[in-house]
Amino acid sequence: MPADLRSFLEQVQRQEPRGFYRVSREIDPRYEMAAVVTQLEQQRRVPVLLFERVRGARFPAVVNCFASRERLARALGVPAAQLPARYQEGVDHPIPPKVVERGPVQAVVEAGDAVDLTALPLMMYHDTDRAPYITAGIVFARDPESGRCNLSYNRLMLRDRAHLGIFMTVGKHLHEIYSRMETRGRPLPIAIALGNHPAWALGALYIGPYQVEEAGIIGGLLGSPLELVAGKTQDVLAPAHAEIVLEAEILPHAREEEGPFGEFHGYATAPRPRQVVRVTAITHREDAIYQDVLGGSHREHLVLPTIPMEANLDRAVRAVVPTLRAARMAAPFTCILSMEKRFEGQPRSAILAAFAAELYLKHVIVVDEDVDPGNLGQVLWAMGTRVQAGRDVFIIPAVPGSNLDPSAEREGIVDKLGIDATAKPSLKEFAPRSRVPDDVMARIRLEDYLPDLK
Ligand SMILES: Cc1cc2nc3c(=O)[nH]c(=O)nc-3n(C[C@H](O)[C@H](O)[C@H](O)COP(=O)(O)O)c2cc1C
Ligand SMILES: [Mn+2]
Repeated sequence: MPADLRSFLEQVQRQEPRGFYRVSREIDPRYEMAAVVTQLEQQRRVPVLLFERVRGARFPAVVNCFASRERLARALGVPAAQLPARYQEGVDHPIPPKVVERGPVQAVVEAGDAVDLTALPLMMYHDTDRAPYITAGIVFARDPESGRCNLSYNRLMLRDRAHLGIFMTVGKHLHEIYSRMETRGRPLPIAIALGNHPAWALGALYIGPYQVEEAGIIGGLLGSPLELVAGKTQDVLAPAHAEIVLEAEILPHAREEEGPFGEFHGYATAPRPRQVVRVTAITHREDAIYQDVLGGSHREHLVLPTIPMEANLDRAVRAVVPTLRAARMAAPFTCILSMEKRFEGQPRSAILAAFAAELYLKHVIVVDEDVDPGNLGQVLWAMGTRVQAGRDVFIIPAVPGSNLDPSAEREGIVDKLGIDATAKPSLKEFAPRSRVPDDVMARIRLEDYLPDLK
């Protein structure tokens, strides 16, 4: 059996105690599912939740599939610590997809007037959202010149039974493909895959050159080719083993207001005139499961994309600084690099390489190898004790960045900040760190001195 959402859900149930729950009580997709997830997050829990009865919808809905690094790592067959290396291995050894004749995702085909997006359990998450959204769809689109297939996640706003609004970041690949078609006055055919295996999600989120096909990386992550079927109403390819596929086209020269929508950084983004998607068919399994990634700053939306981002940053920075230890996305638009500095100025090279590799990146902080980049207390300690602002902070003004950054004065144009929080001129020559002597730490046992300690 090929890896798909179902095989993954079975794996979670087998391998992760307290990692999977069915909700049999009926629930409203307007805010109620988001409230359940939020309350669990407040308890620092992110189990997979399968909502069996969603009010007004024909399908059950599953959320939180990709909400923890451990769960994603397990789906790729490795412990969490090896996830970045496993990801890079998949990127380095792609396996091209295989087109097959038929797949379970086309067991039912609803085309033309039968298309009804409102029958899907589309959720509303936040008080600021304009309409129900699809956030967990992988958009498959082919470049009209090369024929290469691009994959990306794009939020989709429900407009009516057959139309969606779409948000495509300028500078990302789907927007480029769309622009090439729009120049010819033609719609861009797309397939939107819903109900995806973690390897599909992580592969789709690969960040790299335009020419690299994400579907091949998915193959590399799975160790076998991703199986694709041809669309019934559009010249598109989509995963044969997805749960639901929306066949559609992004219309040329059409813009309608999309948003506001509460984004991953925790703010509602302003409404803007954006492209319109016309859905020409919904194909699905007999007993399809709808999958959702909660919009906004919920765990799943924060965890999932950082893994490919960190892999990309790791590769780009390591190319100039081979002694990089780790790259961590610590907050929206913010990255921390830890490295063994070999010579002065090297952190600045690392910062420039990181900015060149990741459009969204706005702030980069570099720390020495004795600081854990995953521990923000330690990072702030390094900034507090190793930085002189006049010497170690630099700003590159007015550079393209995320068009979701609410602090930007002009949309999509941001100032980029680098902070070299390494010890100068080197860690070895810096003020020594004070430590209780190692031999004494090893010798002293708390219970000998504090037998009553609870
Ligand atoms: C849940 C989720 C939702 C996303 N929504 C959008 C979106 O609405 N628009 C967008 O441009 N990128 C969105 N992204 C990010 C892109 O999918 C990501 O940058 C992708 O790598 C772009 O593909 P490309 O490199 O082929 O352009 C989202 C990512 C995730 C994980
Ligand atoms: Mn791409």
